Formats: sequence, structure tokens, C-alpha cells
Amino acid sequence: MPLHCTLNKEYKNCTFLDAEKNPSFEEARAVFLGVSFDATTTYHKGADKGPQALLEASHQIEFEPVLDSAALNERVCMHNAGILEFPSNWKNGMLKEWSENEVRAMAEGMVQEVQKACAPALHAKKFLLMAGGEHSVANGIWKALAHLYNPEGITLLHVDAHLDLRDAYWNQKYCHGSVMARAKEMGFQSVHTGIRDQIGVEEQEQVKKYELRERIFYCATQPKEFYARNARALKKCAWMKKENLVWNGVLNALQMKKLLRAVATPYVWISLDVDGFDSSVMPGTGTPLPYGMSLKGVEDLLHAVIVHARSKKITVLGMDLTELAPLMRDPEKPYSMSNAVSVQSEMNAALLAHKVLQWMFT
Ligand SMILES: [Mn+2]
Repeated sequence: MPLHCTLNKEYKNCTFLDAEKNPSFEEARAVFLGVSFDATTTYHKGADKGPQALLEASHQIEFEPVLDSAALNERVCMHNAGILEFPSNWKNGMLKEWSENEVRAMAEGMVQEVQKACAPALHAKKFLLMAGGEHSVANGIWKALAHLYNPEGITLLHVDAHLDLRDAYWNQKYCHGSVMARAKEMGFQSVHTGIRDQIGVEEQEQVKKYELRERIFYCATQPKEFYARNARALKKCAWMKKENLVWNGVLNALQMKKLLRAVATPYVWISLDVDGFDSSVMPGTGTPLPYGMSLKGVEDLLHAVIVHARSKKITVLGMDLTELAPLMRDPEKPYSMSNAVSVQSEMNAALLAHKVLQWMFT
């Protein structure tokens, strides 16, 4: 199956912040790139519709106390590089069965294309906002970053329900469940929060190998009393540290301090799999799970990291926002519950990206 990928530069003629015109790459301080790719996700499909949904939702955001959207637009001057479109194994509500080899070829080709597409922005040191697509699209960023910098000088701020440290998932190396394994073997530094889904034996070994226990801020999924009763077992736990348990989706002051101390490289990249959020704020994703980060919790964290970076002369290179999978809307029933639920996910994701740009450029 040949990889057929196109760069759609005129998706509804729109820009992320609904600027009247798309500024040229040269004059821009930031770049938007969408990657419409969903081939290896295993549960709720639709991550290939993420970039479009994010662009459209971003036009509805107006409230801001410091800068309105028009003023922010002028300040950020964001070039829309377009949306890389790949064939999806999900069409018209039906899953097309692809063979293992077909998925592999598709994913490998995608990684190369993403690397090529994001290289100019990274090379020109423009803030890159990349909208996925499934989380595996970040593999293209890792490659582009490693081409320009020493990965050991870059900390990945990873927000996700899953550690994504399995060497392969369903025999696929470039897969949404293995994206951090690829990053770690390339030498990137990392901190992780939002994590709460099962961490199997293989991932526990990886946590030990890369000495990540202090760098994982695991979301509590049990009552406090439960953790107290099982304190002895927790002490031996390979990945969970009692002091690092995140309650109610917000890091406490000590945890925030600890996380910021761990961000000590010249560069930072934010990798945000939206299933890191609690499913009540982000139902439109491949594997929505409860007990996750609150919108406020992630906002506080990203704001703190951006401010910390500025004070320490650390460069925040960009952010990937992946696994946004808008729920299928029914155009026949515009006021249905499912339409309302879906829109909430896109709005929250767009709002967060909007705020990150604001903090980066004001
Ligand atoms: Mn992920």
C-alpha cells in the first residue's frame, strides 16, 4: 500500500486563532501544523479529525483578561503550515481492516513525513504547535528535534494517562503506546504526569532502567485510606511514590517544585496526550479515563513551566496536542447530547493551546 499523504494548506481557509490572513512563515513567531493520522489506536477511533476540530473550536474563544484574540493574534503571528492528511483505517463509521504490515508501512511513512514537515519551524526556532492525530505522530518530532539538538538537552513534559513506554504495542514500534519508549531510547529527558492506567511488567522495567520513579506524578485512583492501608506495598512499588500521588487532578506545591527542579535542560518540549485529562473534561479521546488531570491542573502546570523556563533561560520549543478524537456528530440532531459532549473536548483543547500561546508571547 503506497503512502499517500497530502498537505492540505487551505483547510476552510482558516488559521488557529482565526486571524484574517495567514501570516507568511518568515514573519511568523509560531507555526501551526496538523497531522491527520489514526492507524494504530485500538479503542475509540477519530484522532485523524483532531486538527480540524481544534482549528474550528479555536475560533470560538474570545474571553481573555489581558489580550483579546485579535491582539494575541498580532503578538503571536502564527503561520498555519497546513494539515498533513493520511489515509485512515476508519471511514464512514466503519473500521477497515489493515494488515500488520500495512499499518507498519503507514506509520513509518507518517513519521518521515512529520519529521520533514516540522523541521523548518524547529530549525527557525519558531514555537511549533502540532495538533494530532494519534500520539505516535510525536515520533516525527523526536526525529526532527534529535537532528537539530542533543536529545539529552531536551526535557519532554509528558502529560498522558499512559506512560507509553512499551517497546512495541501490537507489534508496532511507531505506535501510540510506544511513543515515549522511542523518545527515551533516543536520550530525551522526561517528566510525566496524568499517568494512571496500568503499568505492566515491561513498563516497570523501563521505569527502573531510565530512573523515572521520582519523575512520575501518578494520579491517585483510590481513596486515601486505601493507599494508607497499603503503604508497605507502595514503598516497594517500582513506579509510584506516595509523595508524588496527584489528588484531584492538580499537583500540590511540593510536587510542582519537584517537577520544576527536574526541568533543567536548555530546551523543553510539551507532549500532551489529551487522555491525561480527566474524562469529564475530555471525553473525546481514544481512551477516556477517570481520575485524570483537571483542566486547571494542566493549565497551572504549563504556566509554571513556561514561567520557570523564562527565568532560567530555557527555551520551550513547542507542544504537541494529540489523541483529540472528536465524537461523531449527528448533523440531523444539532442539539443532541452527543454533539454537545464532543464540542466540549475540542473547546477545552483549543482553550489550553490558546492560553499556552498567550503565556509564551506575553
Ligand atoms: Mn500517549
